[in-house]
Amino acid sequence: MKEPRYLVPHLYTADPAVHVFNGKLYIYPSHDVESGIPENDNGDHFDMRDYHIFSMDDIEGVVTDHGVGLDVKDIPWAGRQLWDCDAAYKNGRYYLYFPLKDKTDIFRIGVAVSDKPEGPFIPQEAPMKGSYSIDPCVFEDEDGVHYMYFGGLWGGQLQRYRNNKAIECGHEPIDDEPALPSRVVKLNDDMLEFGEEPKEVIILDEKGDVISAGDHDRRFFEASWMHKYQGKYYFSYSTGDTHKLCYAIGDNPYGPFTYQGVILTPVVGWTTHHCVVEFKDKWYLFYHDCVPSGGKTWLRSLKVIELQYDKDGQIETINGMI
Ligand code: FUB
Repeated sequence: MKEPRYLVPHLYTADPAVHVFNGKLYIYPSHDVESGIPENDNGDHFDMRDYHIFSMDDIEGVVTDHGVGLDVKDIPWAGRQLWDCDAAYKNGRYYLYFPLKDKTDIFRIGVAVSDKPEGPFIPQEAPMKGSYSIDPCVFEDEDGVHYMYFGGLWGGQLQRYRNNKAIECGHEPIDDEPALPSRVVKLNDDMLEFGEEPKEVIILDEKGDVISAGDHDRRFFEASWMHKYQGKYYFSYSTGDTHKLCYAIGDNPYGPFTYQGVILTPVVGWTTHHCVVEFKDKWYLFYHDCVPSGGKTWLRSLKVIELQYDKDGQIETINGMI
């Protein structure tokens, strides 16, 4: 697969999380809608209300839309805005993790459960205790332990937290201070709550210094993803206002991770978001852009392209404009 493929022509979909369940690819994207809310830095125009779940037997094959797997009207604690979700499997049950503003307009992370990968998913009564911000990504390590990575700046509210507590004055650090990191937390055995206090995902530069808040080309903004390649842990993320997808490599799920480079150069649209998945012995980058909507940044479309590593495990940069 040399050229990218758009996956869902009949709906606007974004923020892909993709997993192989029962030998098929299952895609858990955001479902973008025309909300009529004016664009702002808080992301109010991303007013999504449900998740459709999709599957594919083959990367070039038919994409099946399984319909709505979770609807905001069925979530007891819901305020507004269902953003990027992810899914996981354990002991015969599937778990859908989703960020949503509660009734006080604070983002929390919720979980919903199903006995099928396509849902329908039944939400828990309350968000996960101690959860905050957006963009949950759940990674299962080879020993069966699940970790959640999460967090996002600006509209994602991460700048309002230090040491997992809300702070009074939620600003980003000044330029030469360490950047605000993504968070990682081991999940409980029941998959429904955090199993520990979330920890910071530290990204170091080539000299071993922590990436600074002013380094907008490399610092974490949102859209965490974790995958493992040849025994190494690859943490990838969006740089937000510089519109890149970058990655950093570590030796364990908690890091620290050392910055390596750019996976995807900017796409058409403000946001960029992805996942990296192995399927039938090839690696793929799922991502989104706004070409089909004529550049409307809140109406995005899912794409996939094959990802290549060099012999040293470095990811070859993909041009976001193709
Ligand atoms: O879809 C809403 C937000 O846009 C996501 O949570 C971010 O990662 C960005 O893609």
